[in-house]
Amino acid sequence: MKRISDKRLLAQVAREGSTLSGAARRDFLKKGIAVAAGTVAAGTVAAETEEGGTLKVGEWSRRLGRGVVTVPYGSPSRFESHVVRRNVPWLTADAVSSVSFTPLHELSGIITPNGLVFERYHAGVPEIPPEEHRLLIHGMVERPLVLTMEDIVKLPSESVIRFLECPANGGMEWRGAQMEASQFTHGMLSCCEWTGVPLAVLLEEAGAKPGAKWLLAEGADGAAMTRSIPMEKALDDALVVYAQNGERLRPEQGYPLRLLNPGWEGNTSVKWLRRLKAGDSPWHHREETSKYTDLMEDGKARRFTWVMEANSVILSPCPEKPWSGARKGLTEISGLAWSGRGRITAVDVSADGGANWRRATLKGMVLPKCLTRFALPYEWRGGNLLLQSRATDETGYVQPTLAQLREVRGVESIYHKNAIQTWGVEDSGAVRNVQIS
Ligand SMILES: Nc1nc2c(c(=O)[nH]1)N[C@H]1C(S)=C(S)[C@@H](COP(=O)(O)O)O[C@H]1N2
Ligand SMILES: [Mo]
Repeated sequence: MKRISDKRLLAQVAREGSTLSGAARRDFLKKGIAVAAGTVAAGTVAAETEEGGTLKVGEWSRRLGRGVVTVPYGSPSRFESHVVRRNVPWLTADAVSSVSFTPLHELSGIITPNGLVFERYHAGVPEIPPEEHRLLIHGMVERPLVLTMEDIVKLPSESVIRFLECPANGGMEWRGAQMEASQFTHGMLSCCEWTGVPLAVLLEEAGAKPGAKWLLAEGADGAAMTRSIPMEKALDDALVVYAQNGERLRPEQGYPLRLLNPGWEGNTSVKWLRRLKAGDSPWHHREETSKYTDLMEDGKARRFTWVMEANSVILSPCPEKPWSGARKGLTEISGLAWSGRGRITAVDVSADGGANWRRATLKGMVLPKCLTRFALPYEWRGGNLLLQSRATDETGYVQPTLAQLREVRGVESIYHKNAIQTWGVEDSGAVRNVQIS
């Protein structure tokens, strides 16, 4: 194989982005292939390959495997049992009013598998027979409606891939780096393909009156969670959804019906949706005055801060996915970026705490209000790094540094911490959650 110099390779990578030539890809693999050819695990049979290498033939290749429908609804390989939602026990008093986190660092692409979508409940998961579920649309409407699931499913549907993020994501990090895991610093975040009916269609059926400026959305859980939604959002891109990544909603995500407000605070996407009431002003329910407001330094609070601003995080490497020594040489940095205002247009990566930046490649689909995968080939020579990613969205908004965010918002808030994350990569490849000013 023709060797090409690292300098040429990096230049080529910069030119071609993720579409590496065969020679460049082989350089990524050089070390791996050399090791694999020399190692054959005990108890396995070595088979000669045409190229003269050896291939491990396990005992699984010498008997029959299990047949169809042994598992009527499939689940991941048992070797992937570490890929699970996790919670932070000290964060909440009990499990029914709590949150679990998506293991973002274990995922590829942009879709969150249904079983790994983070959960946020105020009163646990209700078990609702779909045939008994009803959606009431009333208040300032010409024709109040009581809809069954059948009624809703027969309407023309739409499918969109959108992220959903709790505004408390990263909320433990305002005063200092605290959680040694990307799952806990960024995992109140998911991205699914959602299918349902535009709320605008339902409001047209009901005939919203001209003075109707707000909607009260209410869930059928024990908390009867309610949120006030402005009519502009309802008529813009809000959906009443019943399916998630191809199947009906998971109970955790609001089965059989939930509201989805793309790009907005997760709490506005009311699950187990049973009621929509049109009115001329927002409802002053308990949560709106005490929770989901951003406390500022001067004691005032921001409220109705609905949009989730541009954010990003590097997930390879991260504290749970350190780099091993074998990674030295050319490797790939990758992560996720998202913005509640629209498409991600650029992600820059720094290895020196923000002094120098290089533009990453956006991979696969780049959709509005959707997780976007970015990656950058990187020559890792060891030493200490301060790895950062910085997202820009189509409105021109650039993800702020922590110092910039603290300057405007102080440190009293729990919500909307979308500052640039810094991972300290040590010479050993270990990754620490660090904050730099
Ligand atoms: N009815 C109801 N809807 C709800 C909640 C709830 O407790 N009850 N939690 C909200 C919050 S705070 C968030 S962040 C999202 C989380 O959605 P998920 O559990 O599908 O990830 O649901 C929202 N919708
Ligand atoms: Mo939330």
